[in-house]
Amino acid sequence: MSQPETGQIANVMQEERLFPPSEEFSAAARIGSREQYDALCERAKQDPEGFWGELGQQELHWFEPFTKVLEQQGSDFSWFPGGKTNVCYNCLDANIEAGNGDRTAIIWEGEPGDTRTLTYLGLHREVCKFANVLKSLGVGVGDVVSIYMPMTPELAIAMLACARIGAIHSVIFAGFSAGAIADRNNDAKAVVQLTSDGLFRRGKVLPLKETVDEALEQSATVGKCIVLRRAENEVSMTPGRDFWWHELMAEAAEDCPAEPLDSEADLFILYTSGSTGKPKGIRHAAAGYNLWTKMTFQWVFDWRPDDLYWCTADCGWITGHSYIVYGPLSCGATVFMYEGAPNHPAPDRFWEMIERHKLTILYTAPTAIRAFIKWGDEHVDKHDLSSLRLLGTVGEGINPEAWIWYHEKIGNKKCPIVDTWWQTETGGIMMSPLPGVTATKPGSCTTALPGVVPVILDESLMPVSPGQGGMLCIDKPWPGMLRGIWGDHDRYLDQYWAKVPGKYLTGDNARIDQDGYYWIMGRIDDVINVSGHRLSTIEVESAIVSHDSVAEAAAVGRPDDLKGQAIAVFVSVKGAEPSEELRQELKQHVRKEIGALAVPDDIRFTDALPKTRSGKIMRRLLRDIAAGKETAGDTSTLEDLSVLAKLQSNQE
Ligand code: 7RM
Repeated sequence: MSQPETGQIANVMQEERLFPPSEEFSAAARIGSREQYDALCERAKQDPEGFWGELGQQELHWFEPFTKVLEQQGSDFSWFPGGKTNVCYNCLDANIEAGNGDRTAIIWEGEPGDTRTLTYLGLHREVCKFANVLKSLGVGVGDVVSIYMPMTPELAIAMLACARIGAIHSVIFAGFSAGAIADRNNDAKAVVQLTSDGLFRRGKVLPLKETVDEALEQSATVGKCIVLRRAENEVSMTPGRDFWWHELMAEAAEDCPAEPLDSEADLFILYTSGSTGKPKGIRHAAAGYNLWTKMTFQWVFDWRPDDLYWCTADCGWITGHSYIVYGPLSCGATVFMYEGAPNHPAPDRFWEMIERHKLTILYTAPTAIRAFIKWGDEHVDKHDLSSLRLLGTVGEGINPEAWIWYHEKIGNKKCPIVDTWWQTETGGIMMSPLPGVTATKPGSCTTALPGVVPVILDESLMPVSPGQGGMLCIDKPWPGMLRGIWGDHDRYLDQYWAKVPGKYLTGDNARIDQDGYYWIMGRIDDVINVSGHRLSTIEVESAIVSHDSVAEAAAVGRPDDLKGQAIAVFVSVKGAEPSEELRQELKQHVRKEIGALAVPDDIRFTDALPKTRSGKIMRRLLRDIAAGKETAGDTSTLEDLSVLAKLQSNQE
């Protein structure tokens, strides 16, 4: 193990395996050679404004051309100022004009098994009609529309309709509580609420409208509510406030020209929890975000017109915004969209759908992959997954163990895996392998995309040496970057630009290895400091997860008189029973994998780990539990409160 320098983070993970793309994959790829990739990166580095200006010109439709590529004032950035464009136009009209109106835009499958298919022309028609519906309720440029809907085509239609008329959408994941909706509505000053009667989840109906009714009692700015009929459950409709989607649509005209909007017009707000304190509404601007998601979708997924692409995220998260709706549709891609749970009616639902629809690209989260491993290989083995050609991950670091399973079981050892690192704030993917070029290493997001300039700094803001961990920052602006926090610009400046002047602070730690590959080491706040050695959560966790009996693990620091912090690990097991023997075995395992320094003082067995609704482990809560404290701070993003209650009552 290398000795950490001051304020840096020790690297204790050894992962030497290397997986180059097959010659066949590279030969057919959009970017298939190192030279091609290097040339792009070099151009972006030498002349960023020329590079982005050219792409902006080529890839987006302009009602009025931009007069400049980038304008910067302090930590405020404008991309393509002076120009007028429309993101919905770029996603729909532009593809239709290019002769692809009859291409399928969305193949949708509901949890009960019902399906629908929309061509680009069909989607355009629905979007125009719904845009007219919004207009008829008085929604105009700059108004905020709050969306709390199931994963149905109408969710995408609603987002695109907002974009078409210059309204700003705020999508709230349809699992949040009434209080969480109201908080977000009030912060955003939303004027209209979109929802549905209910949605299907594991065979049951979740009554969304009921939750919205409660939320609207505390959402003073919301005057109107449109309700999609989906689950046919009984709902109460408030006259004058509530309208049925299908009734308004029946009367809506089909003609709705896209509004020419400033490049910098807000496209959407998306609330993200932040580790403490109140949720922040991340602002994204039309043109830059559009270009970023379009380019990164092509580069990272090597997208081709005959691909059937599936991103399993919900549109309530940035991944759904960028890689279900805006990125793929602006390319003219065919997107598969699924409403429900991965284990309904059985744990093979994903594989069954991939086989039946012959999907070619799968983009999912490590948390889902770990669940599939726990559920057992028999559910995968039943299905022919040979249509797949590319796999992706997002949301957390992937433990090498899970990576190898994904590679072997799902990819049949032939599909490249793109481990994509990015954030709500970055708008789209920042670091990822290019599948036709990069030899991948399990657990590494490899290298930066063209125009992305990462730097890793220690506490004194000096670049760290290779192998050492430090704060990951981005040195140069990129078109997809956030433009602010809704209603709180000081918080934006403070959080992202104050600590490291002139660079965007990601809040993650990372290290770079001898080959120039990046390894994300987790959130800065999650670092464990044992006797002055700073350890990354993912490295300790990956060592534990590499034991056969472990399904999932979360490592946190807890106060220790002697060492400053001691390591506590929460472990859920697979194919084994929790026991004192297993506990000792796991400690031995870590000693062997990493060394004595990283051996956990506490190992606590648990059925489940507390996660956000998008599947990230909430280590902040585990830290409190490990320290024997009351858990404090916002728990509105927690997926299952009972997991927390159980952990608390299991205190040893
Ligand atoms: C897209 C998304 C962002 C945070 C980010 C990281 C973590 C995301 C990876 C990852 C390691 C990855 N947006 N993260 N992707 N860590 N490897 N490939 O997840 O705003 O919800 O979260 O997620 O900590 O800062 S997000």
